[in-house]
Amino acid sequence: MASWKKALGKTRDVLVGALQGIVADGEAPDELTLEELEAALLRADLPPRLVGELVMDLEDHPLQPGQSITGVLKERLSSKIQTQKGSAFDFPQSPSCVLMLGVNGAGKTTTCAKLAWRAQQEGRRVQLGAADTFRAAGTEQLRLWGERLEVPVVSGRQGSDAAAVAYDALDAAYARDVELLFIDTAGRMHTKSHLMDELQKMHRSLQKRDPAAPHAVWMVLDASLGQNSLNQAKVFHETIPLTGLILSKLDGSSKAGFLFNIQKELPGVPVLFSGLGEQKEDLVPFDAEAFLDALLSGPSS
Ligand SMILES: Nc1nc2c(ncn2[C@@H]2O[C@H](COP(=O)(O)OP(=O)(O)OP(=O)(O)O)[C@@H](O)[C@H]2O)c(=O)[nH]1
Ligand SMILES: [Mg+2]
Repeated sequence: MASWKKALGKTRDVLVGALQGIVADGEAPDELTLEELEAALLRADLPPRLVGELVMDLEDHPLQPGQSITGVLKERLSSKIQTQKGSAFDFPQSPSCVLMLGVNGAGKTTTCAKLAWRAQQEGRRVQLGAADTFRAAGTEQLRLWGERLEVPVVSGRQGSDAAAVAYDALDAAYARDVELLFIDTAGRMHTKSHLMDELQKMHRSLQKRDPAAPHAVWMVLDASLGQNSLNQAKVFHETIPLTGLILSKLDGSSKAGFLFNIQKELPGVPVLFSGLGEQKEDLVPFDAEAFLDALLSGPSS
């Protein structure tokens, strides 16, 4: 199984060299060192305002013997990330359906499969809905995952109405006494308003089967896009309120620092899971402490 430390190697490599110049000698770090640190933090896509604060703080309060730069950064950064307590799969009603959204190629289909596997491991009855009717390959990809995981998949024909497939999937979940339904949707750019309207249509269609549905709306963000993925999420959130975020491809990202901006940009929307690789077991509940440790510890092991 993928580890946080290995997955965050790229972002850590950006940071670690710059941190080494800052030592605990009670002297203020020189300007050049601070400039290097600032550049590294920005390259790792930490929010510029936060970087400014961190650098100014180090200038004013040099490290004291016994203090380490990584320790100080961990302390400052830990309050910037919100984590959810308990299982993200604990919904009050059954079946509960989770609508999965994201831009093209973000990792939605793979994440649906990984979530189904994880929920199954927790002993829950799961089902998948293939509401990406845009491409035949999209449905086929989820169907194959379903076979591999032995999870039923409800799908429609290519070009059919995604909202109708979503409805059928929820209806089948009732009939099969399923506890959790993950509905995969087609990738869409946040700038295409007719595609964003389709999301609202899907939402209304699910509500016809159950007024409380969808019980969760999770957006998959490609972590390798850094802050850009957050800008996309804000537009999705305006169209259909998000209840959780999943960061995919954290293992390929050198810009994981954008995470420290999530709480500010999308207040109240927690990061639930992270994708640390391509296999079914490579999706883990988001763990802020493990994230910070991996980001600011020694080189990759
Ligand atoms: N390294 C890595 N690769 C991932 C992760 N999640 C998804 N991928 C890969 O990203 C690629 C795209 O994943 P999909 O699940 O097809 O993405 P999608 O959002 O469904 O794509 P569309 O339906 O075309 O919009 C695939 O090659 C996945 O294996 C991850 O956490 N880490
Ligand atoms: Mg897909």
